[in-house]
Amino acid sequence: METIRLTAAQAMVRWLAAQMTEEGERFVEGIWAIFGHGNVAGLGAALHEARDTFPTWRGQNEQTMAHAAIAFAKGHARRRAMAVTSSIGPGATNMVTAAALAHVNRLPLLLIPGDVFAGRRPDPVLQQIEDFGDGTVSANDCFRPVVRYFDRITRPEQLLSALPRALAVMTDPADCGPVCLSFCQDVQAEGFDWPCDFFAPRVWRIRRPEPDMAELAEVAALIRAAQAPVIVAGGGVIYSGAEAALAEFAARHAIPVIETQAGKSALAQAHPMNLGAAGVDGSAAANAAAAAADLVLGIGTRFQDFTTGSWSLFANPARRLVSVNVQAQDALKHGAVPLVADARVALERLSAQMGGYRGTVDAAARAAWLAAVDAHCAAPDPDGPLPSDAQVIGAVQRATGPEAIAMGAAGTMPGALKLLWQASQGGYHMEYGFSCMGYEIAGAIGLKLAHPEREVICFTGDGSYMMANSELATAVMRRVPFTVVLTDNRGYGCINRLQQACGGAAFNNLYTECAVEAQPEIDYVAHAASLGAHAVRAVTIADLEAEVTAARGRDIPTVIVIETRATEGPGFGAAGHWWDVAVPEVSHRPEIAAAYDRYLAQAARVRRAN
Ligand SMILES: Cc1ncc(C[n+]2csc(CCOP(=O)(O)OP(=O)(O)O)c2C)c(N)n1
Ligand SMILES: [Mg+2]
Repeated sequence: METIRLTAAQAMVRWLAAQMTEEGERFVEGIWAIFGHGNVAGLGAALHEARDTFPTWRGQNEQTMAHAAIAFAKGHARRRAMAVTSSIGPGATNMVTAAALAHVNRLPLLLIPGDVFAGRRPDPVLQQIEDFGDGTVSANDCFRPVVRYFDRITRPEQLLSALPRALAVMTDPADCGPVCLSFCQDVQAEGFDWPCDFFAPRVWRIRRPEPDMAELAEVAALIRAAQAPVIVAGGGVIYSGAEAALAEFAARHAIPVIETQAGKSALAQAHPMNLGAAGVDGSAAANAAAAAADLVLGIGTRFQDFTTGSWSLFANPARRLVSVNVQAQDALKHGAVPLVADARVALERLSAQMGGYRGTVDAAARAAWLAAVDAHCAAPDPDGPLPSDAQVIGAVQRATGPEAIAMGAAGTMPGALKLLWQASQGGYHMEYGFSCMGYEIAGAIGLKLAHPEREVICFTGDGSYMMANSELATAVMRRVPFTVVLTDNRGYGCINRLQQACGGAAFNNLYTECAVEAQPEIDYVAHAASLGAHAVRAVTIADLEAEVTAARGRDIPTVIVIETRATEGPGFGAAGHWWDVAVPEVSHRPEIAAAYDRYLAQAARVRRAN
């Protein structure tokens, strides 16, 4: 057998560079890296040698580099991914949150933290945590619960099986998620005689599992028997590339579609079957259809509590639940009748068994809903109070076209955008599985790298901006342009409102209710400009529209700061849908006691699905 002598790190890089998509691109596009003693000498040297075939980029923080990598994978509908490497210790544990984010959202991510010496000679090496009860534990064991595959590379030849297993997980439609190859520092640098054919290029095809015939027949019969079915479209529709199949299925069979955060923009808002967002932050049209539905057909959805209104939605006593999902654990949740299959294949096979079946769509409710959105998001009187977040969304919508992608993760904006953003197909990217503050700006980089042809609009609150903004400097250096709309309401607006809705006192969310000696006067424009971004303040909604338009064509990010009202959420259309946020049973505050009574009454009305 022909062999080649390489270090384990060299072998890893060479192998990764040879793993291809069906379209002939590298599945792992490249690697984000911050070096330290745990990866600089071993993996760092290998990456330097391979810099022309497997690119390395430096970011500012391991967590946010991983956010960029995750957004790249989400932007590519899981058909491509990126890797991230860190040193040992704090660099590695900085990535744990990002691993959890990718895990919840079922997105591929390859994490390669350095690890302590397998040979243990220098123990305790700098940044080694030392477990007195277990010699096999290192800080990197933190990754175990938040990745789909964890491996510690303690001998070079382990890579012969660990690397293919890593790619198998990242390209598996059902088990897709983050992988951690914890790479012991000494092993990275160790030589081994590798079989040359290990490095032969390999194409990773993403499978489309066919449905079981019995499951298919059962589900088709349930739909044919339904009077008022509704489809809940989740992220799985997008990951399957089932957008056109869904549009065709919904139109042919007249079944309304309601959207989850991950599924929004699978169907353009303009599609006549699209009733908008479902659930806690859902549209009146979608929630009315959901409440009346006698059959709920989930497609590629986890039925997260925002989607189901913590099961206060879908209240028709005759309601049946069907779940089409490539992952059996998801398909079986909540007592659903499962159809385990790829979403696109399932829709095609189902349609073939449904003949001329047609459900019912309330076109008038849809039209009324869209008219209400336009009115709600219209430009306000410039001399009136500070704009609302809804008016900000309206301004961005008017200033952009179908090529724009609205993106974000946490705060007021995800709910507001889910409700109000009228997405083109593919025009929406929300990290709402983990809803991680600090995803936004780094995520915008990854999304723009995945879609250089589209305009990326990153919505962030002042709170999320403060949590993680430093990758703006990376975007400036790499000339990755996008537009950040920073809504400054002087604190954590959405949590402040939630706190009071639960009977709590306004406390520790807006700066005005925090224990501070002086109210902050944070100059976000100066801050973003100092990182190299083009930064401006918009005072009015008209200013905002003009600045969004002016940003187009710049080769660096633009940050537009606009002050908004903290007291107002998206504020309409949610039709009173509930969210189960546990309220204290014991309190001296009458407001909490009243909220607790409301909580019990609402909880008693919820019809659990299981
Ligand atoms: C990492 C992280 N920490 C805490 C939270 C809980 N949380 C959700 S939104 C939010 C406040 C967001 O404030 P901001 O970005 O200013 O948005 P606003 O609601 O004020 O518009 C907090 C603390 C979270 N989602 N993520
Ligand atoms: Mg805020």
